[in-house]
Amino acid sequence: MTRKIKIVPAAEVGVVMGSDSDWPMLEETVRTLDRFGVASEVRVLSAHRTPEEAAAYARAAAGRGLRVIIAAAGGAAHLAGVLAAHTILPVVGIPVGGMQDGLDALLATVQMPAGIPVATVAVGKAGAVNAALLAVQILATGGRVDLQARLTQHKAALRIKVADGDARVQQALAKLRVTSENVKR
Ligand code: C2R
Repeated sequence: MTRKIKIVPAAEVGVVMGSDSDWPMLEETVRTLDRFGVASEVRVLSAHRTPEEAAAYARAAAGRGLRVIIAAAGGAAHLAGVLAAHTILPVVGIPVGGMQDGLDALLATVQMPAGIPVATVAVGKAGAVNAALLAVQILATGGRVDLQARLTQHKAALRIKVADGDARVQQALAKLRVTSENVKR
């Protein structure tokens, strides 16, 4: 009997979150990476609750073949900054919700001192998707023609989506004007 062995590609992107309560948001990130065919690994690690493990993860990341780290945390969101302190890999930070619609997490993630950048994306779902897209773009600059082609397709799909939306609004507008004309008469 021959057994089929499934070869799992080595992760290029490490997706790290401060708590499993962040997972519903991070699903969007992983879904987007999967859509682009980028292999990722997912971990829950906390700069506050598991500082040693978080630092060890960041220190080992480049040596294990990771190319980008995406880090998401809410509230006093120090995770992305602490991971960035321990690695030379680019770190993309996603502020998850917290006080005032995540303003606390946004500031904690984005306001890094000079020398340790964290590429901070928007709070919430847009940020979760954009963090993955940024990681894909970083990987694509390394001569990955497959990813460059997928990113071009992605932009084309956005153009179609906006054109469809414009057509829908033009139709709605025409209908509205006809109705207003009828009311005037
Ligand atoms: P719990 O739901 O586990 O109480 O976590 C997490 O990212 C989460 O959004 C509440 C929030 O605390 C955040 N957290 C951080 C860090 N570790 C956990 N901001 C960190 O290391 O920065």
